[in-house]
Amino acid sequence: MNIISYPERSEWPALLTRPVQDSLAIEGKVLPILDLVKTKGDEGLRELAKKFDGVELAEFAFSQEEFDAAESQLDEELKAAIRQAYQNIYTFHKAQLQPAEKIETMPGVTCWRRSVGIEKVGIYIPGGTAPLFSTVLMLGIPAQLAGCKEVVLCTPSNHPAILFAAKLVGVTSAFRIGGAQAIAAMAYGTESVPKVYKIFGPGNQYVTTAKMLISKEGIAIDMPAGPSEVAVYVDDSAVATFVAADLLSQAEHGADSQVLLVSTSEKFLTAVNEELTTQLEVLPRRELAAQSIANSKAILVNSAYEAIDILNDYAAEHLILSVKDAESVSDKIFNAGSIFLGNYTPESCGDYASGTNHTLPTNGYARAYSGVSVDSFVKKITVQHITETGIRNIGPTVEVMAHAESLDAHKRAVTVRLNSLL
Ligand code: HSO
Ligand code: ZN
Repeated sequence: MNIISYPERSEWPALLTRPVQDSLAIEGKVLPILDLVKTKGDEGLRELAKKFDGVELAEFAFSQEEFDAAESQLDEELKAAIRQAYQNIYTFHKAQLQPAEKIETMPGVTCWRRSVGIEKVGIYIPGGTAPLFSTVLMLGIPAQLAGCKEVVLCTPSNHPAILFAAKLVGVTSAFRIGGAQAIAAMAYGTESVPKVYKIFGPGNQYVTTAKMLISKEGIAIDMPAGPSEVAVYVDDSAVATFVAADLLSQAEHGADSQVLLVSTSEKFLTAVNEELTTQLEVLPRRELAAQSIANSKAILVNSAYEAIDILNDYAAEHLILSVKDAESVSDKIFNAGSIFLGNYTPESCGDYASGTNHTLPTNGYARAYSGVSVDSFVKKITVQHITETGIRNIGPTVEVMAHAESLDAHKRAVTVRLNSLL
């Protein structure tokens, strides 16, 4: 890993920039796919399956038999682990449900906010080399808690754990469709695939571009996604073996994964570099991880203040604080997706099973976005009720304001009521 020693503040922006992706070229490829599915529905999906995957697909939906077979194919150890993760994620997310509180703003004027699950949501789980069944839990559990009536899943993967997790979270239908066409199918609806109102889930650049494009057509999406990333801040209380392992757990996601290591200790950065070399050798995905590590940076800073400033500027998706008093350091962080404190809190635990959500803002979006939670699956509908006493109390205020905005019909809606009470 490249160690950058004591960069000037003026050099930080360049150091912290994420690589830009050529989205226009990809848009050109994705638009015709969206169009084909929009205009031809299932037939369009069949044409695309033949063109891209060379398969003749008669049926897109996973059948009940396939769900049952998936369950019997998995070994008990993995099923027990998935159930444990389910419990923890469920428990943490359940606490996010807030009962509607009625607030009387003036005597007789009561307002409240109801949380209502988005009726129909879609979850996309990519195929590829890592079957992300953990993401089925991370998206399906909050959907379940929010009370979404229809939860549609699309995935090109045939890993049995995806169907097992889908059943646990109560997915209502699941389809063997991948790529941009899966996003199109859920956005527009086809003869087989129900149309949804919001689409969640990770994916490659085609999937991400498809999500961005359909979001312009009024379908909501979870958040703009970029390559996954971790920043790690260490002092001499950290353990180089642990830190290197954390960096590699991020790096193995893909060659474009982002890893940033920050410290005031040069000795420690060198120790981590040595550990990286040793640990890389034994990793099955070492080629991907090595590429990502080669593009990553270790930054040596002058002080803890500088470290915190740089971390806030970077706004990492995941931030590991392996430092003394990690919790008080974390209070100074205002830009991050999810924070991991101390030597025994690897990001992996949050990725799978501790309880927090792993769908988090990347690419600096943590400056303004939160990770997925139950809130991502609900809308808040405000309700108000004004009594006769209430309209007497609030009416004159509204009359004055409406008149001053030259909206006299607004004023009259109050006046006619006040007059009726004279
Ligand atoms: N670190 C990924 C999530 C994940 N890791 C799934 C393993 N499986 C993005 O937060
Ligand atoms: Zn991960």
